[in-house]
Amino acid sequence: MAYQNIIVETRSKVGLVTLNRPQALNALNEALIAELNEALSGFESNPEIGCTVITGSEKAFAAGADVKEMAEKTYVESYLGKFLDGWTRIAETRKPVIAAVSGFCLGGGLELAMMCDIIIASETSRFALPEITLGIMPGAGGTQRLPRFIGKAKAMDLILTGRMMDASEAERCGLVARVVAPDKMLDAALAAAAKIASYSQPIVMMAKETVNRAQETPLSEGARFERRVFLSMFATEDQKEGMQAFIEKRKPAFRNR
Ligand code: DAK
Repeated sequence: MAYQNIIVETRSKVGLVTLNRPQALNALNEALIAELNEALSGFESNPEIGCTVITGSEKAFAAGADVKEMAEKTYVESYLGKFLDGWTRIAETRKPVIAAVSGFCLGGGLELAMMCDIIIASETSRFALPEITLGIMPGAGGTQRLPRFIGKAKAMDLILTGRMMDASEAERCGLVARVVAPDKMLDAALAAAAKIASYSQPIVMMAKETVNRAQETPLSEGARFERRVFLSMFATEDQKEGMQAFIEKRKPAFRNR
């Protein structure tokens, strides 16, 4: 596929997608989302790739869904036409995805980042769900994911006022995993992705699946799920290799088996 709205690269075992609609601060239109889904599916089915990084520009990760594309939609047209249908694909990826955020990360842009597994942010990043200012509310998981990330009080504050939060507030409240100097941000995200990709792929994927369970199940169910997945790891060659390498004081050579 020839991409018009994103740039797709690989860096060794890491897939890198750069959102690339600078004229619209990377506003997420249908074409961009379709291309992003295509790129993620490609990385997902490529056994060489262990982790993906999604980034934007210095000025904007993404300033939201494309308001100009949405403005004239009617309810029935939207409903019948599967309006904004492709948005959940990213949350379904099984390999880890890191959002490397600089500048504006707003509305659907923040919802996209929250569908990723780790958000690494530049000191310049600004986060908001400003949909309320447009006469709508978040519609790609924002009302559900934000309170789970940062608690109800702050999520209500952000969703009902539409205000922006800076990087240090976002780190304090647990929305982002790390805040990094602007010129180091992408390198930090790529280094984290390379580290993840150096481990056993099935084990990494099981760990991701298990952590995600914590968002959706009571503690007792989650712990039971964890126990089952943990025990299943002893059926992998990579568990044997990882532990044997530790005992022999050498680097493990994981074979994704
Ligand atoms: N959509 C379309 N164009 C956008 C845009 C957006 N979200 N954000 C910026 N742009 C365009 C601007 O219109 C402008 O284009 P021209 O006028 O030059 O043609 C260009 O990008 C540069 O923007 P500004 O001139 O405004 O730049 P400033 O630095 O002055 O301001 C800003 C930056 C980020 C503060 C401002 O652009 C802004 O407020 N942007 C809108 C932010 C926003 O409201 N975002 C939320 C959009 S609603 C769903 C999935 C997703 C969604 C809902 C449902 N389902 C799956 C059901 C998501 C909804 C949203 O995200």
